[in-house]
Amino acid sequence: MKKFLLFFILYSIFLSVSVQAGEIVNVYNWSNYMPDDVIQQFEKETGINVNYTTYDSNETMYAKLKADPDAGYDVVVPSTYFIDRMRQQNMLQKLDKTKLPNFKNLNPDLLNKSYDLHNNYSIPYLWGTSAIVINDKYFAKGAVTSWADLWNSRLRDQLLLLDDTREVFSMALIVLGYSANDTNPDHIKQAYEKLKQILPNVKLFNDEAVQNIYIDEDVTIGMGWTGDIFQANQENSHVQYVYPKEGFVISMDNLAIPVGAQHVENAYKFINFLLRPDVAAKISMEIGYASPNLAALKLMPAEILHNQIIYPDSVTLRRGQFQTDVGSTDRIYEKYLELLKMGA
Ligand code: N2P
Repeated sequence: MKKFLLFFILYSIFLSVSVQAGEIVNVYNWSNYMPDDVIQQFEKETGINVNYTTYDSNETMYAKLKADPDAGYDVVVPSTYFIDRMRQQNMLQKLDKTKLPNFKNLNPDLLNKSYDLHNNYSIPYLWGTSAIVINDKYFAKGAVTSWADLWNSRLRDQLLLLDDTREVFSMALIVLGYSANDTNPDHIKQAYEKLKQILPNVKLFNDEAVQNIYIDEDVTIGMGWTGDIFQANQENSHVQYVYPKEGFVISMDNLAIPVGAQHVENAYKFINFLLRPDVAAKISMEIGYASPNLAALKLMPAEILHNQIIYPDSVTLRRGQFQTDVGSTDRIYEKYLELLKMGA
C-alpha cells in the first residue's frame, strides 16, 4: 500500500511537471485589453494554460524586458512605435508566418508599414485613437471641441489625463501646431511649458482605471483611449468621445514574441487563435477597439462598424496622426513627464 502510494505521488508530480513544462504560454498584455472568456476559450480548446499578466504602458513592458530578456514572456503587445525600437534592439523574434495561417485575415492596408516593413516581427492586434472625453450632463455637446479647450481656467482640478508619456505630449504638441511625433527638443520643451499651464486643471493622471472613473463620474472631462470610452459609454451613455478639431493620435498595438520566449510554439498557437475571425471579432466588440482583421469585420453588426467611437468616419480619420517611434528623443519626453508629474 505504502509503495503504491509513493509511486502514485511520484507519478502525479511527474505528470504535473511535464504538463506544466509544455502546456503554458506566458502572455504580457496591456491592462483591460483582452476579454477573460477569450483566454478561457483558448485554454479549453488547446489545453494550454495562459499565464496572463498586464502592464500599463509601453515603457513599463519595455523596461521589464530590457532588464531581464529571460523574464519568460512568450507574447507581448507593444504599440507600433515600440515594435520599431524593440526590433532594432534585437528584443523580438523573427516570426515564421507559416505557423500563422490566420495572418491572411489581416487588412493589407495595415501591413508592411515602415515600423516593420514585412511584418516579420509584429502582428496587428487592435488599433484605436486617443481623444477628448466629456460627460454631456456637465458639458453641452459642442462646448468642448478642441484640445485647447482643456486649458480653460474654469476647468480647475477637473481633468483626467492619460498616464502615458507620448499621449500627454501629443496633446500639447498638436495644440502648438507640431507633429505628435516631433523629435525637436525645443518643441518638446515648449510642449512641456504648455503642459505646465494645464496642471492646475489636472485632477489625476491614470491609464488603468479610466473607464470606471468616467462611468462613476468621478471625473467628467479629460482624455481617453477608444476602448475605455466605448466601454464607459455602454455603462453610462453620458460619457462621450470627442475627436478634437486640431487632430488626434492613432495607435496600433501588435502581438510579438520576445527573444527570450520559452514556449514559442504555444505563442504561435495563441497568436493564430487571436487572428481567427470569430475570436478577433469578439475581442474587438467586447474591448471596444478597432480590429485590423478584415474577416472579423465581416462578422460584426452594423451598429459596431458605424460606432463613431471605434470607427470614426473617413473625414474625421483624416485628422488622425499615426504614432511613430521618436528614437532616443523618448528620453526627453520621459524626463519632462516626470518633472510635470512632480509639479502635479
Ligand atoms: C489598453 C490601452 C491600450 C491602448 N487599456 C494603447 N494604444
